[in-house]
Amino acid sequence: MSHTKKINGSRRQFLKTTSLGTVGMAATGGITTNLLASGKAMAAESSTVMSAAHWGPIGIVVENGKVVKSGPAIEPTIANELQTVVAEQVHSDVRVKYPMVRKGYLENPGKSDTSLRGHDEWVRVSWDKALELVHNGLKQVRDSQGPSGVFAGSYGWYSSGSLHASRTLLHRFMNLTGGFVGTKGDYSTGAAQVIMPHVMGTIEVYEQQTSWEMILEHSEIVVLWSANPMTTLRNAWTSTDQQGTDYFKKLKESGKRVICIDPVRSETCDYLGAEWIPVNTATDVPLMLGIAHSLITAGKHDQEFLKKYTVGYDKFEAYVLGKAEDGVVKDAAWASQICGVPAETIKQLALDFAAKRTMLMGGWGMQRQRHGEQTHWTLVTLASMIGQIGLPGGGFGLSYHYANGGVPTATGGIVGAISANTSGESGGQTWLDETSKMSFPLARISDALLNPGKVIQYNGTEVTYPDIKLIYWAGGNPFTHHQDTNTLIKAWQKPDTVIVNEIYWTPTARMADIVLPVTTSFERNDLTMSGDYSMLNIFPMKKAVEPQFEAKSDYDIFAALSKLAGVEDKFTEGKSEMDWLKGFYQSAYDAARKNRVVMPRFEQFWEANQPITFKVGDKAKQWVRYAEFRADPLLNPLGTPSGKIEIYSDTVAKMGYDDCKGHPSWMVPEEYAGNTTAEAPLALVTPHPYYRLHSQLCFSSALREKYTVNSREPVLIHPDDAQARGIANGDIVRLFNQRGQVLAGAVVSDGVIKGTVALHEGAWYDPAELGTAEKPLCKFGNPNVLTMDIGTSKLAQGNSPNTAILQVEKYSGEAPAVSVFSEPKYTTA
Ligand SMILES: Nc1nc2c(c(=O)[nH]1)N[C@H]1C(S)=C(S)[C@@H](COP(=O)(O)OP(=O)(O)OC[C@H]3O[C@@H](n4cnc5c(=O)[nH]c(N)nc54)[C@H](O)[C@@H]3O)O[C@H]1N2
Ligand SMILES: Nc1nc2c(c(=O)[nH]1)N[C@H]1C(S)=C(S)[C@@H](COP(=O)(O)OP(=O)(O)OC[C@H]3O[C@@H](n4cnc5c(=O)[nH]c(N)nc54)[C@H](O)[C@@H]3O)O[C@H]1N2
Ligand SMILES: [Mo]
Repeated sequence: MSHTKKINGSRRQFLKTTSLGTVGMAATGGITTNLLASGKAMAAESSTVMSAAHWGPIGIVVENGKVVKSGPAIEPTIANELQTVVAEQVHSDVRVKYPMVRKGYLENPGKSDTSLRGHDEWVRVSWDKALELVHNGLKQVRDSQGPSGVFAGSYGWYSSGSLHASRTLLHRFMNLTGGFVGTKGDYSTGAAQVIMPHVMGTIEVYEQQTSWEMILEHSEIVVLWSANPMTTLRNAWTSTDQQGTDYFKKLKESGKRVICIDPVRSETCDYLGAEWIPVNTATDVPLMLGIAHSLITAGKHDQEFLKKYTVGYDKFEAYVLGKAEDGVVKDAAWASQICGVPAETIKQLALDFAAKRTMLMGGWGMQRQRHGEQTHWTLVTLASMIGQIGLPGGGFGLSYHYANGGVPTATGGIVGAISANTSGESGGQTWLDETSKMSFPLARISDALLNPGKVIQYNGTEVTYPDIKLIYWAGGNPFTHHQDTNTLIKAWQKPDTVIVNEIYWTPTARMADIVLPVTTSFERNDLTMSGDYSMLNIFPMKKAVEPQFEAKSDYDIFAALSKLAGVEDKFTEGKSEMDWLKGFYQSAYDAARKNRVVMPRFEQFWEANQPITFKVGDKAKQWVRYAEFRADPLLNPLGTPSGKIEIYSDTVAKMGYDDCKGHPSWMVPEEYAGNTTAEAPLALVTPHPYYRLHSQLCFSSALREKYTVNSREPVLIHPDDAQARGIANGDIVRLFNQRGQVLAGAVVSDGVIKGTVALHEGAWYDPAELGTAEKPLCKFGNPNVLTMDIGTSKLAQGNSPNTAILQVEKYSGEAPAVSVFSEPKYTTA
């Protein structure tokens, strides 16, 4: 129940400890692969099957058609409890078991009272009926309005796998049947991925980083700036290769100086025994400006680097020194007042960074807020002033905390993946798939639903919102992930039809008209790479059990809908599940061959029930990001207009935005620790959770037992703030502001900066009295009931959840029971 999760040592590899026994590693050409294990039944009705999830490779023990146990299929250095709950994932009572339709919708399809969403009755229908309703709903909108009425952006995660990628399958179906409205950007790096191309010529956030081997050899100081890798590296977009946490363990063992700059003393900070510099949420820009000022006044900024590799530093320097329009000197004392870090510490950080080989590892929480574009832009500027970009172990890196950035890239092949377009297979990149020509910045969804036809600014262009009549979501959970839930509820009532494919009765499934039950990844065959940058393994994802109840895979659902639309052949290309997988595997096989790496044939791989692990060459281990640029900036220019690092961007300046100017700057956010009110005296920060992937696995009671307080999502509150409110550890508290209210369980801790509370994202929305209360109380603790639905700026229009203030009080009275983790009642048609 405590926020300080004990990060345990390793655990034994599950496949080895269960039925498969220890098997030898057979070397095959350039790879080592474990070919000897058969995966056949150990006893008559018991077998161990290999699969994988975002949280890594998993061995699953199946007895009599039921999952009884699961654990790591490859021994991780640090135990990952997310791997142990497959039985609950498959057999949970909160699964959507049958196709379900909201009563009012069934009575009046497409013309129902949409304000009943979320609190109407549910009616179980046949698959035929449900598919017919979906088909007709879509047809109606397309006939009357065309593709602009169909929103299938469907942002969000789903399960690992190259074939059963729900969102890509949805887009494939939509592309075949008349098009749809999609989305631009994502919630992860909404601001950074739009500003970075202007500054560095590339998005940075989803790119390989300087090799960890170089960090271990050359870095003297590692700064985790708004990064909590021991939590966030438990997951990856494909599947984690589990090497990132291993490297952080090596970093710990190296005894190097590690600094965590964060409002929260994170799991990583505790694990590494790092120096914690508590900072107010959303004040990193002043902190960085204070460091920049200290560098300049100490004469420690690398003028040669700035001259040779950057443009526009002079304008930034004038701004820092108070010689620009605002006339404010951004010295350490000024910065300290805002960010809460002592001026002496700020000055010392400047001296230390300049004197030692320093790697600034930037996480993303600090750009998920108003003016989030500025944080990484200022970070890059600071790294430029330090002058170590392109040197081994120095500079900055924006993906060490995510999907195992910095784990050197292996030599082998990459498996293919299903594509949103029927013209072919994609190169395994389901995340960045081009989806739709008609799209808007995704975090503006409520605004778009509420204001069709409205024109907004986006990265130097104008975007006109479509008139959305139908929403189809397959993968993703907007009623946990999107900001300002109460506004979303209103916006969500605008369309005539909402369809959701889901495994579980998530808050979003509950807000739909039609819910189609989906299999877990353990009820279908698939395969995946591991390590989004390392490409280290290929994991087989073998079906462990048959589909539960009436669940179908998204693939089968969209194939059936394609059939109703007369395009089934195009959707399936006449291939079976295994045909697709063979094809994806063959892509890797062919690519590996070009790399002189021999892989087993597909049948052999599949039968082996084991991962394939590629080898890593010395060149990859020694790779340094921007080394070539540093060696010769004329021969190897960046992709920016100047070919250099743009501390001042003419392109951005010419957009003329008041909230994102030509060089990085501090703009006071509407809500933060320095801007609190009597009604809302505390700031809120919403980090990612240790025991979940967002809202995924929130239903697992085995995991919830480890972190909930009084059955609620835990909220971290500083002892002084708790005491002032008569709040004790373990109390149920109410968090509230003008946007809404939630219950949570108090964890009184000095591991959060005074004046700020931390409530993790992904907690399921569990409203009491939805439909009657104006601002229903969330009984479990979803922070987005309290967050602000506002774009980062006109440039990126990203999400800003870490910009919020609120009040907390001890909850008096009987707290209503949490009810979102059980199946809703239904009748049968
Ligand atoms: N306050 C606050 N809010 C945030 C953030 C924050 O830091 N603070 N972070 C943001 C970020 S970075 C992100 S990425 C988002 C995450 O938001 P989401 O990506 O929406 O979160 P998930 O909980 O991963 O949702 C995935 C859903 O897909 C379902 N699913 C899994 N497998 C399948 C499948 O095979 N088929 C179908 N149809 N469904 C499947 C799961 O059951 C789950 O409900 O949240 C954002 N929201
Ligand atoms: N276990 C687990 N792993 C995950 C996820 C998950 O939900 N659970 N989600 C995955 C996804 S989709 C993503 S995008 C990444 C998210 O990766 P990040 O965006 O980096 O994760 P966050 O937890 O939002 O933020 C990292 C740290 O920044 C701190 N922080 C927040 N605001 C500020 C600020 O203003 N200043 C400073 N200095 N620090 C701040 C938070 O307290 C937290 O400790 O993680 C991925 N990995
Ligand atoms: Mo994310």
